[in-house]
Amino acid sequence: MRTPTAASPLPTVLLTGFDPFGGDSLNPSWQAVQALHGKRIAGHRVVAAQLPTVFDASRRELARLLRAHRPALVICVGQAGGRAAMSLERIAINVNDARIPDNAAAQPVDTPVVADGPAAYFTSLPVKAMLQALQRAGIAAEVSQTAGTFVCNHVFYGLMHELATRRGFRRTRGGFVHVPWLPGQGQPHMATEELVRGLRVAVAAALTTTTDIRSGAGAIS
Ligand code: PCA
Repeated sequence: MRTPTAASPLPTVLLTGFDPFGGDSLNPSWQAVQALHGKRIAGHRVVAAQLPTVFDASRRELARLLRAHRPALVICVGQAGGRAAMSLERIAINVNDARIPDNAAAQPVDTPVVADGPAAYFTSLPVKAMLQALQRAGIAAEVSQTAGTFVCNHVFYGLMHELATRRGFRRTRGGFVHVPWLPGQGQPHMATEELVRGLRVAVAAALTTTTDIRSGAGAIS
């Protein structure tokens, strides 16, 4: 259990979303996590923060947020246009391979996220329990086997690497959720309210599940 402080009497859940990228004017991940900022879920307080859709700068900002908030649970959220369901990502790989430039015009091809880092990390979220909770709540959800090779996978890998290698994060659970477009961005889509409800359910399930039917967390070399 984290020690409560005067400023934050409850342990923290950190939710991140991204700024718009690739010509879009909004990003559903930010719309959804922003709506949960300050809310209480299963005895925890949500802190929502935005990451830039930029290689490296996104990881630096996430590392800063981890040190500042010392969260018990971290879920990074990103947009995955073309997907029809909330995707609970199982695995982050040590590859940057951008099909389009990021928001700082960088387009790395086949570079590692972390030089000499392990090939991949499994999520430490209880994804099967979260999936079940989402389906019971009537929200379209799936476990996904790839977060791609753009900034979302980069942040997911960076998150798992920080949690695995930095002191003080041994008990912090973390992972990544991709969300579909919003109405107006393209098909298929999910409404913001549905995404917010889904994230609430997913966070609550993660906080109240101590074991999971999963393939195991940690580094894969
Ligand atoms: N989606 C992108 C990066 C930012 C976002 O919201 C991705 O899937 O990599």
